Amino acid sequence: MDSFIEKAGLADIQVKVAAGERLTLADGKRLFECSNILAVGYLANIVRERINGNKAYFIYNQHINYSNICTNLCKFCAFGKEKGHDQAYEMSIDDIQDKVRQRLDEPITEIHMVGGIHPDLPYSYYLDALRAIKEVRPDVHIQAFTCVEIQHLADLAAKSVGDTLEDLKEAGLGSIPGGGAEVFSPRIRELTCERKLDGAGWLRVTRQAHEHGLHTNATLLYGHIETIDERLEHLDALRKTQDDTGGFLAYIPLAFHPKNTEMSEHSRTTGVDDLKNIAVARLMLDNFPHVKAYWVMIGPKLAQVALSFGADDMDGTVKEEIITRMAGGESDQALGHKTLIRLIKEAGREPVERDTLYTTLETF
Ligand code: V47
Repeated sequence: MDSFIEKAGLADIQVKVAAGERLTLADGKRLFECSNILAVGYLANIVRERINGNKAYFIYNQHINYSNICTNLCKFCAFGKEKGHDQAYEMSIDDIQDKVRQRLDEPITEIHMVGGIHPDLPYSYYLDALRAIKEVRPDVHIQAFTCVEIQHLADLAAKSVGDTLEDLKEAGLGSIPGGGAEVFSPRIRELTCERKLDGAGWLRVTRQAHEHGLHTNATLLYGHIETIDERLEHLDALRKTQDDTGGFLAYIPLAFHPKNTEMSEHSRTTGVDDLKNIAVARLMLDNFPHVKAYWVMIGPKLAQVALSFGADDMDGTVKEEIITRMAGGESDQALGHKTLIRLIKEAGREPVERDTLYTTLETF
């Protein structure tokens, strides 16, 4: 037993972690409430190294946000705009193709594409967007449309979610990103995003995606009005789903950025809370292969430190991220390949360039 863990009051949790025993929600609460971030991180690092050794993953990816026009207008979001708003935009299929074409000289392996819940783009637009990307870049993996968008597409087409997923797969969809999960708690949804698909709906679409052979990610939007119990209930719902399906690849805690939102009275998250969200998730989500430190939201420097607090993935090169920037995010718009490798190496980890499904492409 490490004495500093004992002093932090986490000795019994260390015993469970060492034995690979599942932590309870009460354990999770004590971890969140523990003021010794090094102790929490140390325990998370045990799990991180057990699952991923010394590897730290990154991907060469491109983000495309096809439209910010949205009917949900969630209070925490600065990206979504009503149709007709002077900042509202919508890319044509040609615009999307141009975005892909502009970066054909870069070794991009993944395109991450999400947008708002648009009131009138037809179902065919979404299928055409996928086909158009594949036409320009046939080998790229498209990770697109949150579970919220997928449910919207199914409603639009008057098809089941399963049939919609099959259409999307046929058009080129490779996997589904983790957005739209926010906080599953009905209380939080009612107060922040009442029009959005509810938590049960998000989990239902996720299960269907897994049944249809699509891997997905999961997120939690933290650092606003959610309680620690609500964070833990969210993690528990993800853990239960993963027990049943095994379809999740990565969990990504998303730090709330308040600027330009209807919740702008909140302060930005602190570094300690950012690290705790990563560390506690790594400890609770014992069945998730990967935990991402998304540098766009917590900054590259803290994401680097997070590699010793439970995270094993720094996401990727990104470029042109809009959702965080609109809400006051100050991180660079892109991190070069070389910078990512340097950040990882200086953290004492082995940089691994991966594809979306975590196949190793190159180590450095
Ligand atoms: O769904 C919206 C969140 C998400 C704000 O799957 C905000 O690998 C912070 O899900 N402050 C989109 N967050 C981003 C996302 C994501 C990003 C990177 C990788 C992956 C992945 C997924 O951003 C939205 C919403 O939950 N969001 N507004 C805000 N003001």
